[in-house]
Order: sequence, then structure tokens, then C-alpha cells
Amino acid sequence: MKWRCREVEFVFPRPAVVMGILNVTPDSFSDGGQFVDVAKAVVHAQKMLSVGAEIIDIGGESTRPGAPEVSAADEIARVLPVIKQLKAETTAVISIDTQKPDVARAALESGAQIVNDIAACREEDAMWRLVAETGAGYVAMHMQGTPQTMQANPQYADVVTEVNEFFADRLQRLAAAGVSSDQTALDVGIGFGKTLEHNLQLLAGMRHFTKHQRPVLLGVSRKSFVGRLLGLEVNERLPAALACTVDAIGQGASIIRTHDVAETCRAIRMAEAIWEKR
Ligand code: 9MG
Repeated sequence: MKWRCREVEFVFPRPAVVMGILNVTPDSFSDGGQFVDVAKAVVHAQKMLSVGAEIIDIGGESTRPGAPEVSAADEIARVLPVIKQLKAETTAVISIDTQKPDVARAALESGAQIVNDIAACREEDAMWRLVAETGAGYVAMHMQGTPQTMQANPQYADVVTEVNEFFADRLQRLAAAGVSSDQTALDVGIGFGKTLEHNLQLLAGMRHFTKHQRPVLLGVSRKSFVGRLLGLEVNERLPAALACTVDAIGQGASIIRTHDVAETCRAIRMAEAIWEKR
């Protein structure tokens, strides 16, 4: 199975791909005021690359429940200088984490290769036509609602079945918009319109999402369901995230989105070394 992201191809089976998270919001890499410190953000990305990240996922808008929306212009102003600097200094594969086609277009024009779209539940196809036109890789993430509303009262009859139906439907709609299936990776969207119970059911059922013959991406890093289950603060959640990661890869997940690249790479390498001997 191949994941085609413009000039880059990830060919599976292979060791899981680690995607390092680079949030460039004023509260993450502040210049001391309203703006993002580009140099600090690029140093952080280089650190993640040096310890094993193969993709850097750059986002200029928080997707936390209830987070305020950011205009496309502000998002572009945050992410573009970082993408340009990273392209100038490294050969990193760059993913743009955005819901907005205008932001995705600007990022792709500056050399990004992947669009990480938490709003793949959208009805209109502007984002997908852009992905088709550019040959970018595309992460289609499941979300019930929007970041502003999603945790109000998420409901599913059977969350695993419904997310799988969503994936089948999106692959059809993407194909209709001209996106080849080898451009797409699928993501259940842990924490996006899901209760703790839904998240656990999705993690337990991870093997069911491989049936579409597309790479499955998992994002659990520092998420609040871990805090809720184990009573932990954000900075205490890494061991639990590593447990989820290793179990998900064992069930067939192949891309891991994380803040903690070095630790995640070590956990994956250890598990994969054991599995090779089975
Ligand atoms: C932006 N973002 C935050 N959490 C995420 C997750 O779990 N998956 C993807 N694809 N993007 C995410």
C-alpha cells in the first residue's frame, strides 16, 4: 500500500511513520507578544526531525474543544513563515493542519506535501479539489460536530461502525472530487466529538479501520480522555499515550501524530523489534 504525498511516497508495510506536532499559535511559540517566533518554532521542528519524526504537522489554529476560530489570513500569517523557513533549512515532509482551503493552498504553494484535515466531514468539495489538483497527501479525520460544539453531547449507536461508514463515504466523495485513493490516510479523530467510552471503543477496534486498504493515523498525544480515565494532568499523560500507540500499531495503525517524538519512536522501535521475532 502506497501513500502518495506529492513528490514523496510512503510505502507500507514499513515501520510506523511518526508525525511531529508543531502548533504555531501565539501561546505555543510566542515572540513575547501577539506573534509567533519563527526561529524558535523551526528549532523545535528540527529537534523532532533529529529524533525520528518523518513528517512535521504545522497548525496555526487550536482544535481544542471550544477553541476560538481564527481567520484564514491570521492562520496563513502564522504558518507560512515557518513552512518557508523549514523548507529552506531541511528536507522535512510538511503537513498543514488546517480546515481552510485557502490556508491549505498557501501552504502547498510554499512546499507542504500533506493536508491534515480535521473537517473531512465537510459537505463542500473545495478542499478536495485542491488536494486533487496538487497531488497532496490528505488525512481525512472523523469529527462529529465542530471544535466549538463537538463535546456537547456526542452520540453514536455504534461508534466503530459509524466511523467506518464515514471512511467509506469519504473515500467515495474524494474519488468523485478527483482525489486518488492512494493520496488518502484515515483517522478516527480521537477526542473529536467522542466521549471517553467512544474513544476506548475506537482504540479497541482499531483493526477494523484497516479494511479500506488505506494507512490509518492515530492521534492520542496529551489528549484529555487519558486525563479523564487516569486522573492525570497534561504533562503526565505520555506513558498512557505510548500504550495506546503500541496497541494501535499492533492492530494495523501506521502513522502516529505526537508531541513527544523521541519517546514515541523508542516505544515503536521496541515493539516492532519484538514483533519481528514472532
Ligand atoms: C490537529 N489535530 C489534533 N488532534 C488530531 C488528531 O487526533 N488527528 C489529526 N489528524 N489531527 C489532529
